[in-house]
Amino acid sequence: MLPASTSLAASASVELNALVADIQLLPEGYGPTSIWGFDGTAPGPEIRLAQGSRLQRRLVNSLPEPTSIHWHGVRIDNAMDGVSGLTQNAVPSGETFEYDFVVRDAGTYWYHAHNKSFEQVARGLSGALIIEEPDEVDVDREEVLILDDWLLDPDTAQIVGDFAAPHAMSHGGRIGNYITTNSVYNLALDARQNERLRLRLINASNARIFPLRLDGLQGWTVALDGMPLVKPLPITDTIVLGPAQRIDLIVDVVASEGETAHVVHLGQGDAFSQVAFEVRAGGAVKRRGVPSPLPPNALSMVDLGKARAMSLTMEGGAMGGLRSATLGGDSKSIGEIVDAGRFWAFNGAADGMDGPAFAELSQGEHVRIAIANDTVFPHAMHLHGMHFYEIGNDGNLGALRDTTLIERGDTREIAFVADNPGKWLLHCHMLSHAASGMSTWIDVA
Ligand SMILES: [Cu+2]
Repeated sequence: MLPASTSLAASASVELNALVADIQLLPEGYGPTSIWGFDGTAPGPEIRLAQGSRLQRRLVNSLPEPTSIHWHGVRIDNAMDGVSGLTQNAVPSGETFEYDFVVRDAGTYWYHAHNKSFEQVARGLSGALIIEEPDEVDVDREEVLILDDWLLDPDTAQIVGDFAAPHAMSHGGRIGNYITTNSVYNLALDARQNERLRLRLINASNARIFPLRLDGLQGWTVALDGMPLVKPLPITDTIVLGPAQRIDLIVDVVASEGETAHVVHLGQGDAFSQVAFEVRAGGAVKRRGVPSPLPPNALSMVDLGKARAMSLTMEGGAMGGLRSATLGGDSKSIGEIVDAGRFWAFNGAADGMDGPAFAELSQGEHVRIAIANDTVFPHAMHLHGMHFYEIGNDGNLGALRDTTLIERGDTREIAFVADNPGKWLLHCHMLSHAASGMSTWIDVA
C-alpha cells in the first residue's frame, strides 16, 4: 500500500543528474580527480525511503555517452530495472528517463549505471539506496559504508582509462590501486564505548573482494544483500563481501575511550584500517543484549521438491580450459572469441545476451540453478529482479541473496520462485567479466 503522501508527489520527480565533475579523491596535496557521478558526487546522493513507498527519479544524462540506472537488489517492475539493451534503451546524452517504482522490501540496496558498467561504474556512477523498516531498529545510529576501489594514476590523480584492458577482462577484473570508504581513504568516524551501530556495508567496486575483520567492535550479521537473517548471526570470523554484495551488521563498540576500533581490511599479506572508529568520552557503562532480528520481507518460499533443476557452467578466462564457444550462432575457436573481445562463456556460449539462458520460466515456477565455476577466478553472480536462496552443503535453503560469490572450482546451487515477470539479467558482477562473455538473462513469462 502506498503512503498517502505519494499521490501529492506524483509529478514531483527528483532529478538525478549524471555528470562529469571534479572531486578531491586523493588526499590533500594531490589534484582533483575527474569522475562521472550522480549529481556530480561519488558516491552519488544517498536515496532513503520508507518501505512500501514510491521511488521517483528523473535521470538526466549530462554525460558524453548514453547511460541508464539499475536499482541493484530491488524486486522491481521489469521496465524499471535499468538494463540498457534488455529492459530499456540507454538514455542518450542530453536526454532524460523517468524511474518510478514502489520499493517492497526494506534493506540495504544500491544503484549504479548499467550501460557499459565496466567503465561507468569505475568512473563513479553509483550510490546507496536505503529502504527503511517501518519500525525503528534499536541502535544508537547507523552508518552507510560504501567500499570501493579506484584505478588512479598517482601523477595526474586521474582515473586510468583503459577500461576494456584485455588483462583485466581475462583475469580477476579491473582492480583499483586506491581503496576508499564513501570515497574517503582511511575514513575515520567518532564512536563511544558500548555504542550500538548499524553498519550497512556496500561493495561498489568493479571486481574487488573485500575480506574484513572487526577490531574493537563486536556484534552480529543481521542482513545479507538487503534481506534479514532469520536470527542475528554472531560475527566470529572474516566477513567476505564480493562485488555488489551488501551486509548489515549490528555492532557494539567494545574498545575503550581513547582507543580506536576498526573495520579491518585483510589484504594480501597486509591488513589496514578500512574504517576507523575513534572512541570518545561519554560512552555507556554496559553493552546491550542480543539484538532482535530485523523484520522479514515477504518473499515466496521455494519448494525444492518441485523446483525445475537447471545448470549454468562458467568457463574461460586466463588459465582456463575453454577451447571453443558459440558466438553469433557459430562455433568459434578460443582465438576467434578473444579477437571479438570475449574471454568467458556460459554453457558454451560467449554471447549469452543473444537469447535467454534457459527455456522460458512460467510465472510462479520454482527453479534451482547449479552454477559451476569451471575457471580459476572467483565470480560474483547476480540475478536481477528476484532474490534467491543459496542452497547449503546440507541441501537446505540458506541465506537469501541477489549476488553469490563462487570460488574457483566450486558449484553453488541457488533456488527461487520466478514470481516476477520479465527479462532478468543473470551475470557476473566482476564488471569486466560481464562485458566479455559472462552475461545472460532469464525470461519469466
Ligand atoms: Cu566473473
